[in-house]
Order: sequence, then structure tokens, then C-alpha cells
Amino acid sequence: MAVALAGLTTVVTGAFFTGTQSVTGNTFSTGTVDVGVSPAATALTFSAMAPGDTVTAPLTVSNTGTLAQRYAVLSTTDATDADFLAAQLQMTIKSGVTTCTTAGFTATGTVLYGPGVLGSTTGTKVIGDAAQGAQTGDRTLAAGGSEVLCAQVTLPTSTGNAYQNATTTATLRFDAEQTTNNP
Ligand SMILES: [Ca+2]
Repeated sequence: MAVALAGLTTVVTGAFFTGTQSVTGNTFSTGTVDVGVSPAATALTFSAMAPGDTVTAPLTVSNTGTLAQRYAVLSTTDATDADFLAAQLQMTIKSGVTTCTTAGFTATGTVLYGPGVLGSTTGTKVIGDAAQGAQTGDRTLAAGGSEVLCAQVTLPTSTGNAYQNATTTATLRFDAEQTTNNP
């Protein structure tokens, strides 16, 4: 009798109708934060400057990433100068200058920096702050967007003999960060 019941149980298992549907294509990808600056070197140079001399040149800053960004600029000068000439040279940076030349510099645009020191060995924040988040002066660029900065450096007419035959080299560093979820 026990053997017969066990046989019946195995016959009942399996064989219910079922259905399945997959939801495909749930893809995630991350964006990029990239900043490009043109020209990438020797944007501003002047040899054998005399007091009163000025050099003016444009810098194009481009958001080459896929995310909106804000950027900041730090100017660091070489240690051999020990800030001697770097602190004497006066730099001004503007946005929105129609004609970025020495003659056209004052006519249009908005001052973003200066007149102030060219830079320093410890790094001078000339535009915004590379620290995470929005700080005063940070510049924002939409993905694929760009803007032209116009930079001018002057050796003041008040520059004395102590500054003859001096040399300083500044590096402008552009730091970009995402603005999304980063107030
Ligand atoms: Ca910042």
C-alpha cells in the first residue's frame, strides 16, 4: 500500500504554464570633465621688457568634456625668481574683450583678475578656486562650450633699477570640476 502512494506523487509534479519578459538595455555610462586651453604654451611672453611695456594676448578655454564644468586658474612662478620680478609685473585678466590687443584691452570686457601680481612660487589664485565646489570667481562652461580670456601683463613705469636683467616664468594651471551634484 505504501509503495503505491509514492508512485502517484511523482506523476503530479511539473507542467504549469509560465511566462517571462526581460527588460533589456539598462545601460549606464559616466560623463567626462576635461578642460582645454589654447595656446597651451607661451601665451604671454616678452623679452627685454622696459618699464611701461605691456603684452596682451587671448587664451581660449574650452570644455572638452561631456559634463558642465566650472574652472579656476592658478598662477605659479619659478622658484629661481623668488617672486622678485613676478610680484612686480602686474597682470590683468578680462572676459568679453572684443579686441584682445594692448590697444583694445580697456575698451570692452569685464575684469576677472587684477591688476595683480603675475603669480607666486606658492601659487596665486587668479581666477576662482580649484577647491571642490563653487567659490567666488569660478567660471562655468557648458559641455562643449568655450570662452576667450584676455590677459595683459605690464611692467609698471615705477619699476626701479633693481629689476634690470631679471627673468620670471609663470605657469597658468586650469582646474576644472563637474558642476552637477557639486554645489
Ligand atoms: Ca571650485
